[in-house]
Amino acid sequence: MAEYTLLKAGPSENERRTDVLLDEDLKREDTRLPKTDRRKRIATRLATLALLCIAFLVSQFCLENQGILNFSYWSDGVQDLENHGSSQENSTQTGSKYLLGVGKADITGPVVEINMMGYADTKQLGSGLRQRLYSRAFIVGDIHNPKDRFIYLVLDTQSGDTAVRYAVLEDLAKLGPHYAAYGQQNVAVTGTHSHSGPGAWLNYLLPQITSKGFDKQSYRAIVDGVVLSIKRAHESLQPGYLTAGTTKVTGANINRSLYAYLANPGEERAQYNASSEDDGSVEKHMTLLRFQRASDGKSTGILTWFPVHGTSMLGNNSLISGDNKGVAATLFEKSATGASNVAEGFVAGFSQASVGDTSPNVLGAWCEDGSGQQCSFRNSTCSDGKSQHCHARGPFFRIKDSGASSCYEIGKRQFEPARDLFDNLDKEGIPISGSSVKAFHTFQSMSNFTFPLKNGTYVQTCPAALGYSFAAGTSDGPGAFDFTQNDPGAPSASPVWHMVSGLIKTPSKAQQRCHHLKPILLDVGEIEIPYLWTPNIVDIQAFRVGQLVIIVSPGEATTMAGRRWKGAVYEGAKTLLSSSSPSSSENVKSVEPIVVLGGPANSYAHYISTTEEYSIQRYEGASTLYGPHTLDAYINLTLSHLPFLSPSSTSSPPPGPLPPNNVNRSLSFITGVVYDGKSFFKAYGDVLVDVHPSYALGATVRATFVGANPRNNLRLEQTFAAVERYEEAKGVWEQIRNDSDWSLIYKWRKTSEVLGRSEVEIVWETGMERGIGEGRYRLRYWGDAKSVGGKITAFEGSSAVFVLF
Ligand SMILES: *[C@@H]1O[C@H](CO)[C@@H](O)[C@H](O)[C@H]1NC(C)=O
Ligand SMILES: *[C@@H]1O[C@H](CO)[C@@H](O)[C@H](O)[C@H]1NC(C)=O
Ligand SMILES: *[C@@H]1O[C@H](CO)[C@@H](O)[C@H](O)[C@H]1NC(C)=O
Ligand SMILES: *[C@@H]1O[C@H](CO)[C@@H](O)[C@H](O)[C@H]1NC(C)=O
Ligand SMILES: *[C@@H]1O[C@H](CO)[C@@H](O)[C@H](O)[C@H]1NC(C)=O
Ligand SMILES: *[C@@H]1O[C@H](CO)[C@@H](O)[C@H](O)[C@H]1NC(C)=O
Ligand SMILES: *[C@@H]1O[C@H](CO)[C@@H](O)[C@H](O)[C@H]1NC(C)=O
Ligand SMILES: *[C@@H]1O[C@H](CO)[C@@H](O)[C@H](O)[C@H]1NC(C)=O
Ligand SMILES: *[C@@H]1O[C@H](CO)[C@@H](O)[C@H](O)[C@H]1NC(C)=O
Ligand SMILES: *[C@@H]1O[C@H](CO)[C@@H](O)[C@H](O)[C@H]1NC(C)=O
Ligand SMILES: CC(=O)N[C@H]1CO[C@H](CO)[C@@H](O)[C@@H]1O
Repeated sequence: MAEYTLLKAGPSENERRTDVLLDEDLKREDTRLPKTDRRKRIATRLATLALLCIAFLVSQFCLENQGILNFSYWSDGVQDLENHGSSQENSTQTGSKYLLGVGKADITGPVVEINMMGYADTKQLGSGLRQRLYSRAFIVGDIHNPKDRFIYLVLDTQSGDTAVRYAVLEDLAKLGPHYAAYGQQNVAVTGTHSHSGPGAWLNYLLPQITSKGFDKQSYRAIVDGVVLSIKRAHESLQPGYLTAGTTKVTGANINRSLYAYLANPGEERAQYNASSEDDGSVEKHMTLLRFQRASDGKSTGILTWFPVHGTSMLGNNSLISGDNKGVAATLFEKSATGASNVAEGFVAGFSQASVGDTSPNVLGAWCEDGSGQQCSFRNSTCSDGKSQHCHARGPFFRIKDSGASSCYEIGKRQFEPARDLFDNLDKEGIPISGSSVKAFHTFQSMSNFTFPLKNGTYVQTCPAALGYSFAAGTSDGPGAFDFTQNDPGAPSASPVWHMVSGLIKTPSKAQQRCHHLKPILLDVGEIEIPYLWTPNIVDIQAFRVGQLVIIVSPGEATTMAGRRWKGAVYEGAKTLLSSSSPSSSENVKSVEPIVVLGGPANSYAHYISTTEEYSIQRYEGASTLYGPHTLDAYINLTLSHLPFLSPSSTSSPPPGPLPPNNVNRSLSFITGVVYDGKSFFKAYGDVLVDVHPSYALGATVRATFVGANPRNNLRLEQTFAAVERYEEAKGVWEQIRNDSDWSLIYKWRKTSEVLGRSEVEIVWETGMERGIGEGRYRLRYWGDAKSVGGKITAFEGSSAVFVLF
């Protein structure tokens, strides 16, 4: 513990020296610098290296390969010095040193006129922005062998995606030799499963149907933001420590498919059935991983895993946001700003976990048909026998704000326990130790994967197919994909449905047998016209740092499915860890594995339920793509590849069959912005309806401006809206709220289709604010207008000054 305190108090001499070296090495090939600067820098670096080499009497090994530092040697040396005078057990208490980096970047795509991703409702189009979306990147590297790394990305999106991942890897490859360590094996693109972001960026046809196809702008916003977040994380790489902890989160999630869950064996359920509030039907534990830099002991970020659907914002919401995980992440980041134990640029990732059968609508599912009844337990229908009136309720369901108040609350209910845990982590945390950082990835076709169950019986997976209950949706969003329960044959709302409805295939007898107990509605895995509808090839991936193993899941595992998967990996990892102490410095003999599951990642492979849940064929079972043995197949594949996470492993699995990249062949019926227009007597940004002269704190402040289509310029890393406060002492206006704030809303509406006219309303909900003082304020608006000729011109607007009291 003493070492730990020392570490917190400040960097030791050795640590500081290592940092200089690492830092210099990482920036080694900064080719953007002019030649003379580069020479100067190289000279300085060489001088520094030489001095340190002499100081540590390791000059014979210090430089090799024309000046490239041998990390392995150097780090070993540091570790030895650190451990000098104390027993090996102490290093388990402080954890091992890793190369750590965090970064965050804006991925907010088009916030209007594009179908929102998640509820699969063609009518749900964006009309503005509640909170910007981000990619948060976390890099972990082995300090002994810095080529051993992984990048875990948390995107405020519905899921990861094949086309997005392809482009991210391509763009990383273009960034030069420094980024050569990142590739297919070690990059995980996970989504928070928010249902409140723009859609039209996914690789396969099915989600494109409701979004009227693919939108390059929506797609590029994500890809570019992800790459920028990785660059920022990479540039911040430095030695540090990881500490894990777990806490219980109450009131932030509820089971969504109890009837199916109860089909799992009683003795299995009993293991998790602690009380009536925590009966195991949904996972209540959150795992948190703290990133802490060695130089001064400050935390640079956290990564958490907790399962809850991103469906707090309801299907009638049209404002873009990161849903409850986005709220939790920004609350954490804002709470950490300026704290003495936290570094500048602190990043909080709230990653999704075994999300399949969870809901944030914690008051349960009710029939909004005046009956006052709960929806049917078996099939979530109401008295009319249909699911349309069944709606799950969030904590503030009575407030008719499309779920915004409930969303904020569920975000807060994740943030608060995470923050408590973070504050107590020095006492309650488990240091991550063991020098190994490993990753594997392979593509696997699930069309017909044959493997043995535990009892030796061989079973197989099947080409993807969706069952009838898929079309019924869930109580979080009933009636998906234009289908109604009694009218499955006549989808008519989307032009893409029109085009492809003739192509829907009647499943073969073999396919029906393979999916048995699932009546097939959409035989998606056997239709390749115009291109595949859902993935048949999935990403099998896992990461390991010390005793922590991260399963990267392409689908939404249900609560019990996630437990079985993690349980199997835990057993496998125990063997791995105990067999993986080749040297005494490995020092992991007494360390229990910690296993987490993150996803939906890399692609969107719908759901992963247990075989028992599958047999019930509620939404989650009907959406389990590859048949009743889908989960067991994933478990087999993860376990089969687990040896690649062993410290002695120097190889990677074969890449497997590449999934198709549909980015350039995707259909699109989405039209771009034609032009913007305005009244002859007005300018863009002019105020149409101004603020009042004064408001009591708690009121909602609004102003309306002559607007233009925000698709002309996404203003990534910038803002559409802001609140400014007049700082009397300095005599300047300072921005206090912007697009990253939940309380400030940007709303856009078209007022004339023919003339291209539109209005923008900026709304500030001061009722949500804490710690906002009295003073003089104004609302700001930034936009970009497109002329008939196609020229895009930026403009800005400002409301009158108002007083808040
Ligand atoms: C780096 O140094 C270590 C320890 O001396 C040695 O085992 C290793 O082979 C060296 N690496 C290279 C690439 O030379
Ligand atoms: C599970 O769902 C039922 C409603 O179907 C609800 O009464 C119960 O409280 C839920 N339990 C948990 C732990 O979410
Ligand atoms: C939990 O245990 C109680 C008491 O045995 C039982 O009534 C209940 O059905 C169990 N819940 C689940 C979800 O298994
Ligand atoms: C739903 O379940 C109820 C019983 O809980 C049953 O009466 C009804 O027929 C079922 N509806 C459908 C569409 O399966
Ligand atoms: C949105 O949908 C919910 C659930 O059906 C409903 O209660 C609410 O009135 C709707 N409208 C708004 C603005 O929230
Ligand atoms: C699936 O694979 C098994 C074994 O590899 C083979 O016997 C079977 O014919 C295949 N089924 C299909 C539908 O391709
Ligand atoms: C997974 O299935 C393969 C056959 O496809 C089998 O050879 C292997 O032993 C299985 N692995 C595990 C860990 O069960
Ligand atoms: C193995 O388990 C499966 C699924 O539970 C079952 O269908 C099969 O009959 C079992 N095989 C044997 C040999 O018990
Ligand atoms: C798609 O088209 C772009 C631009 O022409 C090109 O750079 C990219 O490589 C193409 N991608 C694929 C997968 O064909
Ligand atoms: C928005 O405000 C946050 C502080 O809450 C700040 O960190 C960020 O840089 C601002 N964004 C822009 C684009 O000014
Ligand atoms: C500094 C410190 O914490 N030292 C401890 C290292 O571990 C040994 C044995 O476990 C303890 O006795 C020391 O107090």
